[in-house]
Amino acid sequence: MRRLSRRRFLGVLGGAAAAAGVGVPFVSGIAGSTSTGEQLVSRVPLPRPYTLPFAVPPVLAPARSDAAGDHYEIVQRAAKAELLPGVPTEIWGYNGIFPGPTIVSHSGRPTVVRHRNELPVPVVVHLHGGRTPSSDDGYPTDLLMPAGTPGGRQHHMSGGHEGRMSDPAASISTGERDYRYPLQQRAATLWYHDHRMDFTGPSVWRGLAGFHLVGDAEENALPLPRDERDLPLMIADRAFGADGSLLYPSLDPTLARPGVQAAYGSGVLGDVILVNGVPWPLAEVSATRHRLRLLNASNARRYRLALDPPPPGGGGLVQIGTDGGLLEQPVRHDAIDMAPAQRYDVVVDFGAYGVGQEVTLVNQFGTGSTADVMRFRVARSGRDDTRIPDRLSRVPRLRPADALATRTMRFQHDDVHGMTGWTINGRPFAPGLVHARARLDSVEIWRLTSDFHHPVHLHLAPFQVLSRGNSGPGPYDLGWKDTLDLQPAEQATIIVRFDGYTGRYVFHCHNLEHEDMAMMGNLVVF
Ligand SMILES: [Cu+2]
Repeated sequence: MRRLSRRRFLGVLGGAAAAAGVGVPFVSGIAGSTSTGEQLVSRVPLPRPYTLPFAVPPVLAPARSDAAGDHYEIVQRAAKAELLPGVPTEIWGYNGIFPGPTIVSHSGRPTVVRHRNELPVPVVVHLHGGRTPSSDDGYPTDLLMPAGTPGGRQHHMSGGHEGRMSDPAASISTGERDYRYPLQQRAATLWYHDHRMDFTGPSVWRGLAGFHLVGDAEENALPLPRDERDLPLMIADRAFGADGSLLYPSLDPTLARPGVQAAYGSGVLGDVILVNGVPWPLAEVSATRHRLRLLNASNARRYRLALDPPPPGGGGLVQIGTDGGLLEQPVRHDAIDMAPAQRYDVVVDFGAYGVGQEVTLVNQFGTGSTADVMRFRVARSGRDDTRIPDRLSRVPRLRPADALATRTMRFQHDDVHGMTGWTINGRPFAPGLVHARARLDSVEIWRLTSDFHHPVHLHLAPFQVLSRGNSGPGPYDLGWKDTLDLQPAEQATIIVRFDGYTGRYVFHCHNLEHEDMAMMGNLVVF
């Protein structure tokens, strides 16, 4: 385990700095204090913003449905995609597309997804926001080896990794495997993405991400916008090389060995904002209410999203939901801050604008090309029988008095054994190293502290935010969360009930470069 940590930390800082044990976190001057990371610069002519048509990822049809649930099949493979007009870009995609196909499930109806791996590297699939048994949660060493891998486990577990990944508890499959999701959970906007230990950043960057929407009877009974007026928006930054390839500063472009170039050890940012895989798209909408399911699928970038111009009276982003589904009541925002992996469901009433008017979704944390996100053109009038009820759902509060344990988790850049890297409580991730053991059904309070921006994500169990610093929850902390936007030098307190399943899970920073560089811990529910 020592060697594991050491090697990974070398990946954070690279060569001389690491050898000298000197580590300076890089916080981008370009992005100011709004994101922790360093921005890549594209080397290919980029399209003018708001010239390419908006698109929604296709909804995947089940291969079959029976009493046991709905069965889906996905092949993970490399493909050429036209992300930039006329320029092919090699991506890694679920069914060869980015974003991957959207899976639509109903609460409580089991969903089984058979993944086949035709990529040259092992993969792991995690359903982010899923209440999933440990065996199917996508533990970072539960690898699905490429189809046709000779010798399966031995080949890849030892090859090129010097035994660093050896995890006796890992469950290794070759070629294909089923992920079983009971989905005993309320309606919410989930997403699925790669989660391989050390390689989540480059794998997601190459395209391994898709939506998984869960609906339920409660939400269906509400008069909210639906169907073609319910739009998932996967927002992700990328950068492109001169040949149209996706730029990513891996130390080893074949992704056999982990790590990014030293300058990017604090996070990789791109200068192109993609929405559902399209750079700065233009959507034509009717002058009616639309539900926008906002997902920040970026590796490290934070956004402050706002409508320009705002509607008369302001408050144009009406938040109805978040990571873990509906809020109790709608909340009007002029802007919404989003850390990586977070979801915010909002309703925008384009009826507040005139036909012919254009409304731009801007990123107030961005500068230059990253200040633009997408544009809506109100193209026609429309009949609108939707509304936003004052009461959306019930969110029973977890009570601090019920907490069985209180833990502190420090997310920070750290020195360990003369090396520097990203750690939780000074300890880098290792499969056998347990940060927390929680009794099934118990309530716990976690105090989270940070040095830089760290979006903290817990698997299995959603949480509620009790406080930030000396104040109550922030304006974006309402409802059931699974990812907290922890700010530099901040302490936040969350409360969580570990129910559903026993087994080993992870919690981690969702800045994917921090995660890959060991800012992850084991959470064992027993
Ligand atoms: Cu982090």
